[in-house]
Amino acid sequence: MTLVDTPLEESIGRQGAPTSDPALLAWVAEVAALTRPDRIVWANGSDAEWKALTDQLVDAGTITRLQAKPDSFLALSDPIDVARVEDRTFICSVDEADAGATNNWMDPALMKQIMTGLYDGCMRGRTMYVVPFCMGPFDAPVPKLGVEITDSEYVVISMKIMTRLGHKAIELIEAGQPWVKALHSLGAPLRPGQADVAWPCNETKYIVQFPEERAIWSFGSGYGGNALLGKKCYSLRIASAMARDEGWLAEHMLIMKLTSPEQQVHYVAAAFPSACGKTNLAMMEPTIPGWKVETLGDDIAWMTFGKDGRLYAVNPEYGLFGVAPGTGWATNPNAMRTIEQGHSLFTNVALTDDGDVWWEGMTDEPPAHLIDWRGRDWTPSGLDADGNTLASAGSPAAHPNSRFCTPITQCPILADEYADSVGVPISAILFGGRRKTTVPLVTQSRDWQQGVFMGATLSSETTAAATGAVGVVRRDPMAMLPFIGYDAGDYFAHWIDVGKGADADKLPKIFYVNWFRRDADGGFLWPGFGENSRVLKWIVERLDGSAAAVETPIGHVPAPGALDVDGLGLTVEQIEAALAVSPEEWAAEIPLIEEWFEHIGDTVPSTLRDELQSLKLRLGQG
Ligand code: SAT
Ligand code: MN
Repeated sequence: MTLVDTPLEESIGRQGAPTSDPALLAWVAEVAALTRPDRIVWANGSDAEWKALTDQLVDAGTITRLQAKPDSFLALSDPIDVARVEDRTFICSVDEADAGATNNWMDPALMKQIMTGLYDGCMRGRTMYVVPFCMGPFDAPVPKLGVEITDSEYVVISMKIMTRLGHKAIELIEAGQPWVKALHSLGAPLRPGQADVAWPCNETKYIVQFPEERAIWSFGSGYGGNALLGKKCYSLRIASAMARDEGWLAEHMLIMKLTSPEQQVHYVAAAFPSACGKTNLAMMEPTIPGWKVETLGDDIAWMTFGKDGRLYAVNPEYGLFGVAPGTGWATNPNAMRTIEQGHSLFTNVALTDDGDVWWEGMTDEPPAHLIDWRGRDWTPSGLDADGNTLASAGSPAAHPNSRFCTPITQCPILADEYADSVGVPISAILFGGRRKTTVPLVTQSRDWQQGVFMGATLSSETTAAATGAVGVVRRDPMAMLPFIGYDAGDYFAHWIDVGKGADADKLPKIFYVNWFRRDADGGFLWPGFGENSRVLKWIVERLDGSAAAVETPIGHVPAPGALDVDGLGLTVEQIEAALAVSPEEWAAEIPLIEEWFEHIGDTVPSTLRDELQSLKLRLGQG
């Protein structure tokens, strides 16, 4: 093969490209010619590669080896690179209308021109890694392959945890399977002799999807969904466009297996915005006797109709990229057990004096001294030993969007079906968000259509998972607002179509949940976490028709006494308040929903406008 110039050719000669696939080689050569790395390395996901890369990153100061956990590391990012950058994320469809009102858009040719300028020489002084991977099982009928080119070692080791990374992906590409080109650069070239920084990145950031080409271009960030391109960019933005074209669903959902005391098995998928407890729910320990939860996924579900007419879900990921703060032995012991086993990468959490990690919510009391996520001394009082105020005083020790990245196979309650390429048949879909008011603990939709309306109008208070203000209520349809790879109204229409083509009895039943409702004093009305098993029990009993419900204007909520609150210690009034459907609160919600549909525009399907109209009628608004 020929590559651009001598140093690169020498390096290729030494490394050797492990393929002769012309399209793959041509793309690698083209990117190398543009970005000018010092060398090219083909990643294979081996243990030896992991060891070499982690050693290299420790030497570079990007990660610290944890003394207290086997084969585990802590990375501290640049404070300008801590979360997904939604305002820098673009859907560059050929037609502007196809990106819709909820996405940033730029003409693909113009975007490529701008980014080609940014990519020009952007890998100088660095190594370019070619990372072949598969989202979901290799033995899927059509394996979802990708190749990420990146100049970040941190991205390579994270992709090893989060995806099925390895030569098998190249073999499938060579066999003619389609694959996604995912190009990533930190945008931090090094001049000869220039010392590197611990977390290279660029102030200018672009996270760009070209849906028609099924291609991803990312520049300037090394963090999470901005840089691990198999995750949100591929498995949601690009995959949602594939799913629309091919009649399936790519969703921001956990997948769990629920077994009742009678050994009835149900699989549930649930969509919540980032940092609203998907990982906690996926790994929950039920508080009610005899119920068992097993995990299949905590973030993304791909759902396709099976031969039997049911909707089957697969988790495309191979690891967990969970929000650290709030994860502890009390709230999510199974996540703690997963990371205890090591082989994990932590980012922007705090470091303890004995070489372990800590974050807010891991334990009740913080350790007496920590190094915070900015590398500074941190104490609970904010004072040092001499009583002087520390620079870190008053700030959390871990960044609110700090993460643990860990192999899902280490999860002690991973369901065996996880590896099944057919997936699991979904009985119920939950939509949920963080709302202090208005939205009851649980509501069942009358039918698929009303369920799609619930999803399409889902709202939540914003979290630290994206840059920007936290705690502001925004519509987050199906928890997919930052991830829908095309027009949101068309996406709703696709959901409606999926239901239309199916046998209604076989479709999952749809529920809307809100664990976060508050009382007048600001306290949570519902204890959440393992107690959410009580809501899951009601949902399962609704599926078999045994639980009672009352009809309200927004759907069916548990009838008095239908929710198992045995031993919970809540008063009847508290439970009523958690389940209440307040006509005043919903009257205030209607204009917000109207505004939302207005904002999306003409593509909102008439079915959903009809749903809104009937809701208004039921609320007594004509
Ligand atoms: O940073 S990620 O997009 O991968 C995680 C999330 O926000 O859900
Ligand atoms: Mn997510």
